[in-house]
Parts: sequence; structure tokens; C-alpha cells
Amino acid sequence: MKVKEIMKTLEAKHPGEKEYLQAVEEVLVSIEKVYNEHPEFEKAKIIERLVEPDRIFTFRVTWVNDKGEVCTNLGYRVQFNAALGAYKGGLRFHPAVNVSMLKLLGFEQIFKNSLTNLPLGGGKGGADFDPTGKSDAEIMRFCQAFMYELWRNIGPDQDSPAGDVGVGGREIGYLYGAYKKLAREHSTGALTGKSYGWGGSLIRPEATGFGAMYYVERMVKQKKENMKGKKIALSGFGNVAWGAATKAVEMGAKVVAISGPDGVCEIKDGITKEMIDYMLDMRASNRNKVEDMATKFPKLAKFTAGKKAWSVKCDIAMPCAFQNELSEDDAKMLIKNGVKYVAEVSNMGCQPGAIAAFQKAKLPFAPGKAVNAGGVATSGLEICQNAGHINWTAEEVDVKLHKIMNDIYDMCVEYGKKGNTIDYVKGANIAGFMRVAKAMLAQGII
Ligand code: 2IT
Repeated sequence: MKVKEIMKTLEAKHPGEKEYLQAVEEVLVSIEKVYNEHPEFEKAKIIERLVEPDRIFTFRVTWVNDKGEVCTNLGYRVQFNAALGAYKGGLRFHPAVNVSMLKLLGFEQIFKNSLTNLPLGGGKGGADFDPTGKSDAEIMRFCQAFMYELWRNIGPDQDSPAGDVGVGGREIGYLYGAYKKLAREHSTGALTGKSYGWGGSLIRPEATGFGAMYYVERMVKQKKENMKGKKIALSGFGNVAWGAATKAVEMGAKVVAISGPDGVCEIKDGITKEMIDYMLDMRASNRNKVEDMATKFPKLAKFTAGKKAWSVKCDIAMPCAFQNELSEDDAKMLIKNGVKYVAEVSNMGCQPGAIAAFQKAKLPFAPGKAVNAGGVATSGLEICQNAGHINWTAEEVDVKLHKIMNDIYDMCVEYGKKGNTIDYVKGANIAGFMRVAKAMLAQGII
């Protein structure tokens, strides 16, 4: 395999799909050497097959808003690769959603799901629907209209969507309600991230953030340090940032910044339990403004419009919002301000220039597909519980999640160790890739 040649072909075939091409290139560069040591991979054209989704569904979603107006959005589901199991991955509702974005996320999902060591293939979906400012009834009608189209193509042994940006517990409730009505399947893992009591798993809401902190704790320990008093800057204030903040405080760390599209809230003395709880209200309001935190807690949080979380001095930076949210300039500012660790929690949260800057500065940098895998792993555990018609306790789920994150960390070290340093990007990409490639090889040319 020659990365340059493959990228040239892909660029010609999929012009303008920038995010997708960026994600593919990152993985290919990491695995090139290992891949070329396995002529059987090349013979079976594993890479050429892996970079193209198995199939993509694109569909029209028409719904009626509260004013009685008819609105039309575009819905998608990318079923990327099923070598390890049924397709699995979230749904994103955001106005910028397009095929390139979902192919990037679906591609990443293959390797992330592989890292969990669970039988999960990779997929992703969503719609260019903007939840900002929508009423609860509008969200419900949109979710129902979305499911009219998608229901035939999902199921626990076929494809199991979950939440992502813009899709949380409320949306999964509406989507699942519509799915049950249409499919007449009433007790399944066709969707995960359901609420506890009707098929959901305890700890699933917290899992992405908890898992990320378990991973970060290992990165910190590796440097013979601990989490006590570490200053953490998080971007976003959604489900992922909420889970990470909860666990960070439990570990004795201090969350000193959260952010939103409107700016940053600096929290000098560290986020409190009340503030973490308020993040849930902020998300439920659909206002998408982090300034609300400073309005509610004026003595504790200081809002600055137009600034990112990376402008706040911290020991650990954790992007928790959107792809490419942390630029090279942001990275340089973090480095100048003394950041010691960077862990992507959003999928592909850092731009290539930012990753290069962190690596050049010899800072431990871990990629999203490893750090945020706790979310999908716990979705996998939800499917297990649904299949067995059983609910595990929060402790049982948390113990399994913690073990999965420890195992992922160990795999990243195994494949990413270079002398005294660890290339977590390489480690995650190679470890994730090898399992998928071996499965594809064993399953023949299909
Ligand atoms: O990016 C992700 O891993 C998710 N949005 C969660 C996917 C899932 O199926 O739980």
C-alpha cells in the first residue's frame, strides 16, 4: 500500500469530502508500515475495501413545525463496515451534517468499535436538522419522520444507532418510540442510549465522559503523576463534557473551563456539582449558549464571548464538542500556557496541524477513537443486557467500562510505544485496524 496513491484515487473519487479524506489519511499514515509487513492484506485489498462504506442510505425527512409550516431535511445512515459485528454508531443532528462528515465519523467508528473488543461493526448517521431553538414537540415530530425512513434498515443484529451531537436521551426516546410502533419490536437494542427502565443501561449517559477520564488517568499515571488538583479545560457543555466533568471532580481534578459556540466560561475555583447538574438544564433548553452558566452562577463562572476553552490556562485539554474544533493556533496557545496532556474526546477534535504541534512539543496526545470509546462500549453492553432481558447494576456496568478503557489504553501502548514515549495515535490506529483486517481476511472476499 502506498498512502499517497490511495489518497490520490480517493480524492479523485470523492472530491470535496474533506473531513472524510482527512480521517482516512490519518489512519493510513499510521498503519502503512505494519500493513506492508502483511502481504496477505495487500492481496485481499483490505484497504481499498475498508475505505469505502458498505452502503449509504440518504433519505428525505419531511415534518411540520409549530407554526404549521412544512419543513424538509436530509437524513442519512452510513453502514461502513460489518466485519466485527452489526453496524454500530451514533446519529448526529446538526445543520452542517453531510456525507463527508458522516463518512469521517463512520470510518473512525470502525476502529473505535474494534478497540472495545466487543462484536461491533462501524456506522454513523444523522440529519442536517438544527435542534437549536426547536420546541419539544418539533423535536418529537422530526424524530418520528426520521424513523419512518430508517426503521427498516436497523435492528440489534443489523444496525444499532445511538446518540451523538444533537441527539441525547430525549431524542433517543422519540426515535425508539417510533421504531417500536413501526417495527413491532418492543424490547431490543435496535437503538442504544435509551433511558433506564425501558431498555437503557445505567452509566450509558455518563459512559463517554467517564471512559475518557479513565483513559486520561492512565496517561497521567504513565508520567508518574496523579489527577489531584489537575486543571482541566473542556470544550462543550453537552453529554460528553457533563460526564467528563462529573468523573474529573470525583478524581479530585479541577474543571476550569467549559465552552460553547458563543464563547467560554472560565471557572477559576473549579466546577461544582451544582454547575455540573445545570449543564443538563442548559442542554435541555436548546439555547446552545454556555453564557447561561455565568448568568446562573455569576460569582463562580466568568463568560468571555468569542473565546475558546483553549484560551484558559490548564494542565489537561480535552476537546469534547466537534471535529476540527482545536486548531494549530489553539495548540500553540495551550503549549505556551503549559498544557501537559491532551486527550481528544470529540471525534477528530484536533486539526492535523494541532496534533503535529503537540507531538513536536513531546506532549502525550491521545486520539478520540481511543479516548471516547467508552460511550459505544457501553452501548454494546446495553445491547447485551437487552438480548439477555436483564439489567445490570451501575457498579457492574462501571466495572466493565473501566476494564474496557484500561484494555484500550494497554493496546495503544503495546502498538504505540517508541522508546520512552508513546504515540497514542499510532497505537490506537494499528490496534483497531489489525482486528478488523484479520476479520475481513478470514471472512473472504465479499
Ligand atoms: O461517537 C460515538 O462513538 C458515539 N456517538 C456513540 C455511538 C454509540 O453507538 O453509542
